[in-house]
Amino acid sequence: MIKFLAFPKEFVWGCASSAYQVEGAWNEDGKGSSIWDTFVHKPGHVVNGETGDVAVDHYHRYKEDVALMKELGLDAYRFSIAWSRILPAGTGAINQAGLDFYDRLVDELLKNKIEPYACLFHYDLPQALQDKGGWPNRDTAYAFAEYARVITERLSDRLKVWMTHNEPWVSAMAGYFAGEHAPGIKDVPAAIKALHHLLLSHGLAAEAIRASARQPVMVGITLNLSPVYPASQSKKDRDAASRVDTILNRTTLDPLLKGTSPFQEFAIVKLLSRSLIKPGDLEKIRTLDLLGVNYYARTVVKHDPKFPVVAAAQIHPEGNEYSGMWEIYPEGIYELLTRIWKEYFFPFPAGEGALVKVPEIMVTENGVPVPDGLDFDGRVRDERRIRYLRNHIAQVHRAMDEGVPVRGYFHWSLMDNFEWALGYSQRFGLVYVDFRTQKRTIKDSGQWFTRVIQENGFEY
Ligand code: IFM
Repeated sequence: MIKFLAFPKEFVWGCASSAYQVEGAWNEDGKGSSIWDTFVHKPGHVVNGETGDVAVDHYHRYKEDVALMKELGLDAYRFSIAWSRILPAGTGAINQAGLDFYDRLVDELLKNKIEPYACLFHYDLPQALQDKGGWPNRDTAYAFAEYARVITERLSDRLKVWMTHNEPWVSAMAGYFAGEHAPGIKDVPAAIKALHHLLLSHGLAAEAIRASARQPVMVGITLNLSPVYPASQSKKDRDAASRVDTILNRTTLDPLLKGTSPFQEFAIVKLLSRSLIKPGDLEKIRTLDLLGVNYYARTVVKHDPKFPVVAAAQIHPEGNEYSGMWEIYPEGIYELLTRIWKEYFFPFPAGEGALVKVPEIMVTENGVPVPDGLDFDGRVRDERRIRYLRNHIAQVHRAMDEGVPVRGYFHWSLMDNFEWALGYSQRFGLVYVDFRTQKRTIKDSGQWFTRVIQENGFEY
């Protein structure tokens, strides 16, 4: 039976992006180098040797891009700030021209009645700080708080929503464990230290933002989360799924929402975490007004002793739909949101260990890469993305129907852009970008999203 899925009046519809993926202008107006600038300029790191040097030139075309957001009817735009534009050496001297850019962007958004959601860190650590050890070095967390203060002093008269980090787990694991992201390091203890310091830096920055903000603000964080399923109902597979869930989801959710660290559950990490997690760290980390959930796919695993610590391997179930990067599994977003609500939020308000304040929940990224192209008439008929969005947003609605108070949904991404180690091979945008000419074209999915925003829902 078809019915209209209506969303609450105040529901926020937006799109997200990140500095390195869209801005370009990698060495303009006093910007310092980031670890991504270094990484992409070394051969072998990115498909076809592509870089974000120019990306989609948003640094120069931000007005045109805000006009597109307006045409799409967005309520909000989540962007990230490049730390090395503001503090080229990571700490110390401030680059006014860098601050000016975000100042102009925020003004342009507000002029067009689009609420800016700023994220302070989306993978692009200043190279100068990596040279001093990067995220595995505890000092980086304090440097981050200083950067947060500088940017808050400049923008908080207009900017109300502040996300400290985008996907700290990915920053730590892809950057310091798998080495697939900058800085390209493969070192387990370094990755674990990096993750703890990223989380600590969230707490320190939250304190700095609240202390220097010129109006009441919301401070949040955005996490990459994925519900983990066992390949079979055997005890071994179920245990494997539980271990992977701990590593993938609980290493960020538990410290942020419960003030505990699941690191202790792994013998090998236990020792390290004792010296790593200093008294008071967990209390500092557990502070949140807004939890951003990024969902793309579920994770299915089976027991596999070949892999140390986790003793599990990912499998890709037959018979489901896949994109160029992941399995497509819409129910996963429902299961994730309801799980977070029941396990982390719901038991707390009354019980012991209650959160001081229950944070709000938003979907801060969801989307699918599609090999889109312009048709003969200049249109991009991306039905596959529309299907993906319909099915996923319907599952968000289902979670809300069951009581999970989701406040908004941000599509990843506004425009096609630089997909990290995959270069420009994966198109995630509602807006098609011709990477040669930089011409933008709203895709059919963008038109569909606009109708959803206008009607605040859709028939399903
Ligand atoms: O492009 C990325 C983004 O930078 C972080 N979240 C996942 C997206 C798609 O891979």
